[in-house]
Amino acid sequence: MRTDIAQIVRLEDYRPSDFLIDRVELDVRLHPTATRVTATLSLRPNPKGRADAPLVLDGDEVSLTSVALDGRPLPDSEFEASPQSLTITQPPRGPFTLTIETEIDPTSNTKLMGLYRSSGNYCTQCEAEGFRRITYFLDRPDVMAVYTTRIEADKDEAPVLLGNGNRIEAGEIAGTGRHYAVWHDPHPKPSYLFALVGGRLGRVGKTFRTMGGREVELAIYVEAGKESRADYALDALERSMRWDERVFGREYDLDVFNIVAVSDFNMGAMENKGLNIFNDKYVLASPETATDVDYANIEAIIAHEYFHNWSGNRVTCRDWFQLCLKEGLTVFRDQEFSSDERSRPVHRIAEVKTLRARQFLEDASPLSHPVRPTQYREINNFYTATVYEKGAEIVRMLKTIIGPEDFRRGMDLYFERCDGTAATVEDFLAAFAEVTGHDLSHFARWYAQAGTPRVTVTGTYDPAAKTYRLDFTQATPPTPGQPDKEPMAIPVALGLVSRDGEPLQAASDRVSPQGVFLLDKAADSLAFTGVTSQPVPSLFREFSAPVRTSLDLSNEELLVLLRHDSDAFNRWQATQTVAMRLLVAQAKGDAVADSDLADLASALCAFMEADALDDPAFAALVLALPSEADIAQEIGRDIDPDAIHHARKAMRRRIGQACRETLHRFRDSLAERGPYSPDAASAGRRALRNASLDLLAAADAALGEQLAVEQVDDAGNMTDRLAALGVLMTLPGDAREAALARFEERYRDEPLVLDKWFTLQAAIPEDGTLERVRRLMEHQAFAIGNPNRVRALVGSFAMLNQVRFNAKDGSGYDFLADIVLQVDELNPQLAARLLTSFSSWRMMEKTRQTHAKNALQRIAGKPNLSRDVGDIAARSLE
Ligand code: 0A1
Ligand code: ZN
Repeated sequence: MRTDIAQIVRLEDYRPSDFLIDRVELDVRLHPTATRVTATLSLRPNPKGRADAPLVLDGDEVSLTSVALDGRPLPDSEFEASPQSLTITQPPRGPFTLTIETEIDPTSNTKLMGLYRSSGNYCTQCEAEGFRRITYFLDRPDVMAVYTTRIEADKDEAPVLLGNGNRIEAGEIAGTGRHYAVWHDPHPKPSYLFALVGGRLGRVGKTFRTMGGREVELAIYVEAGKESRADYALDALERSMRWDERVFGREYDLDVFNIVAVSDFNMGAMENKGLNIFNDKYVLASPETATDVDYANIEAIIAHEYFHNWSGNRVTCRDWFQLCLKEGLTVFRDQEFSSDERSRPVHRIAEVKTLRARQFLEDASPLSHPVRPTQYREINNFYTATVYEKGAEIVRMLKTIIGPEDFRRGMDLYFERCDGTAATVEDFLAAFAEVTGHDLSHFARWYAQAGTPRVTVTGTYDPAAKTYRLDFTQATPPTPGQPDKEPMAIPVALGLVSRDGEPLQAASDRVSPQGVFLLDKAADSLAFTGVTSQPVPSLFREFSAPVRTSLDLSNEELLVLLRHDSDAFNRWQATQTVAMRLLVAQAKGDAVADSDLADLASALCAFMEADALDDPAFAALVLALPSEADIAQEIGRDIDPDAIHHARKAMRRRIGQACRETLHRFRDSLAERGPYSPDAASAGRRALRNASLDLLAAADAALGEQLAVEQVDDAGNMTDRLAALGVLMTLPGDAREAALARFEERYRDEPLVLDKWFTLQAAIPEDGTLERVRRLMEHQAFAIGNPNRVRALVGSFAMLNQVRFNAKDGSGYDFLADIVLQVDELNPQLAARLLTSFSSWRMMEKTRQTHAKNALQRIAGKPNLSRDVGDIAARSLE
């Protein structure tokens, strides 16, 4: 699949492997700097491959000790070895075994791919191409084998030894201080799902009885002493397993399910078969150290990795172009789980905020790509918001279009038919086409065409005829490699609302009983009859498609929706739209009528008086204005981040002043009573109370400072403490610095909490922040090799601090470029992710653009860049 010269892998070049591997026996002798791996592979030629082909195994920084074929040591003349590959020039034409001995050094593995060490423990990360850093292999997802793994280690160093599948044997090696365990996974799997762990770890566990009556031992392993902080994750795991049985009919399939939390991890977590490995940030939680958002993330990621057992492991991907097949589907499944466990509308709003902040941003940048890309230079750079989040939106649209019953039937057919195989997006769609009889070829364009469609809608009411017409057009902007776009199949969930807030019953034969109109042409019209008064249309309810919209509704009409729409998502959206219009106008220096600002503020106050306490979590979302990054994206060109910052600040002050009394009342009535509970309702009350503090502080700095300092010191949980500290970040002065120092002292031994402290400071929108960030990089808790630390400090500066990262003198860009180059020497994946914060540089005003371009060119021009960073730099400049 690899064209070596260009180093570009293309979907169209896919061909099956020339060899298959049925069984893998691994013997891994753990040692800090010289781990020895013996792999015995049962190979055979693939009937679908080329006859007479040599056997070419992938490697990456492995060193070969010996190789034997059917037990016979191979002489040098019969193979070629380099750190990147092992080639058997004339392999047998029938089944054979290959025994390969390699040596690797986990301690110097700073890339955190393959076998590495984290806080002295051994762990692995093999997705996407990390297994080849352990031994030579056909490291591609369509080569699926049954694995047996023997792990041996020093007993003191690694009393706990874990592998995939079930443990079948364990024992001591007399007189050596060493011991071993043998793990067997009966389910054939690709190498990227391989894992092992060895270390000193504490454990919490419980027994789970599956719907089929089998007993499964669930366990979570964490740093010793932190066991109680894994209780919430364990509970989330049990709830996820139950939910997947109830909602998708999916049962777990091994005797044990283990999760291990490690502190050095490139991503959130990994779904290795029967042995999930997690970034400890997404496992460990206590009221004193984790916020409500942390609890929600833990629940979602535990569920996500567990759900992969079916969507990803039992049915895996044929090749990495099909990544969305497992990721989009699994994100959809974890979103549905969280919606069922929490509040569906509140969760949907949170999902859409993330989608817009990350995926729409990516889609408008030089890094835009289809949900199923057709080429890549480095696959690690395609674990993107587009593949994950937009991938999930496609599954959701499919369900919206075909309805819940057919969706479930299609999922059942997909799992049944593709179980045990490495599948494609076509296999997925075929299951739904079959159960519904629909032709899904137009819908399939969502996988192939990049860019965010824009849908423009105008409404025309004829009072005499009592008809109402909606005229739709759609267009998708050009993206790299795709100058011309076709119309998409866009489900529009809609309803009509009368001006006095009643739902209007209006007839249209093109709207399904569930209220969905399918827009699949460049332009189309929808006519309603029997419309007794001028309606306000409520479009894209529940955000039924990942598109941008332009509606010809006045602010006044939108505010009718805030008060009266039956769809909670659109009540929130209407307010956001009004606020966004005003913020954009102000940031661009256009005239904004004071009455418009006053109307928005009074609509918000009225809403809060009347409705906020019915659903505080929802109300907190309504009160949160679009972020500076959202506003920048909406403006789209010639961006001046300082103007945006000031516009937003002024609007917050205005709302805080207008609603002062209500906000004060919320502070009192929502005050915490009783012990902390992470449930959604309690979290919602805290969210509204803290949003109130934020607006009060925006209106009155002195009062805000007093209230925030009190709350930082007296809070009974991290959510309230951190929210108050966050408010102080907007209020320069000694009180803030003193509060930061007390917080640091209190949590000096809690790296995950200090990450929050790093993040808050990195986001301070003031002149001195870059110096502060540089200083914090010298802090004893900071470590350039730890992805959580680097993201908390440097990543937050680049992603959250619009004003300072995009400083007009280019200092923010230069700083980030320096760090990217420094990190690239240790951990290319981490460096490449940091670099994506440059993605919207072309939207900036001219001076900033020039600085950003220089910084990017400096990176791109550096010799010996990793493929990860080289790829992002090159595409960002294209
Ligand atoms: N499959 C994981 C994501 C993941 C991808 C690559 C990794 O390597 C560093 C780690 C994790 C998921 O979707 O959760
Ligand atoms: Zn995933």
